[in-house]
Amino acid sequence: MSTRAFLLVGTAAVLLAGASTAALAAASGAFRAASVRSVGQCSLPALAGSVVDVSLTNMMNGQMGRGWMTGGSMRVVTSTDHVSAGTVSFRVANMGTLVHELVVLPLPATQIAGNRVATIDGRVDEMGSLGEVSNTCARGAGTGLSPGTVGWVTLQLPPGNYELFCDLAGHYAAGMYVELTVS
Ligand SMILES: [Cu+2]
Repeated sequence: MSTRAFLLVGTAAVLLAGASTAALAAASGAFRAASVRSVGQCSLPALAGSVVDVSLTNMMNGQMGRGWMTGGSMRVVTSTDHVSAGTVSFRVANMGTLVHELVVLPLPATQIAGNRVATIDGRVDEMGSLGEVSNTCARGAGTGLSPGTVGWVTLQLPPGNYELFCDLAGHYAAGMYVELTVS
């Protein structure tokens, strides 16, 4: 993400105060129904290969600030922890109240998810990234996935372990990572 995208995070946090809880709930419901292809304001295309549904979450309102500082307040939750090698599509819903994203990185056999070290700017090294979802209502990389929206990407994944994480400042350390096994 660009520096400019980081600035948008604060803006989104302010905007969410006026966001409709009902709209987010509706988005959640639509996301769980496989036959429905619209989530909130987004219309999803048919996605190729094995589809992994991903939810990005963070704690709400009063708890959010303190949770961010103490860690463990943000999550990446996937519909499965294992998928067949080949064409894999990630359908990523931001169910939280902050802007998020999802980066896909190989995870060496000697490592476990969550052990990457953030640098001074609160982000981890994305070197070797195979792709990301950070484009509101659209495919691939952008300036961040807005709350209550969905983005997607289709990748070719060889067998191996992968780590899916959000690389906005502080989000990895706050718990936004998960492991996916491809075989
Ligand atoms: Cu995030």
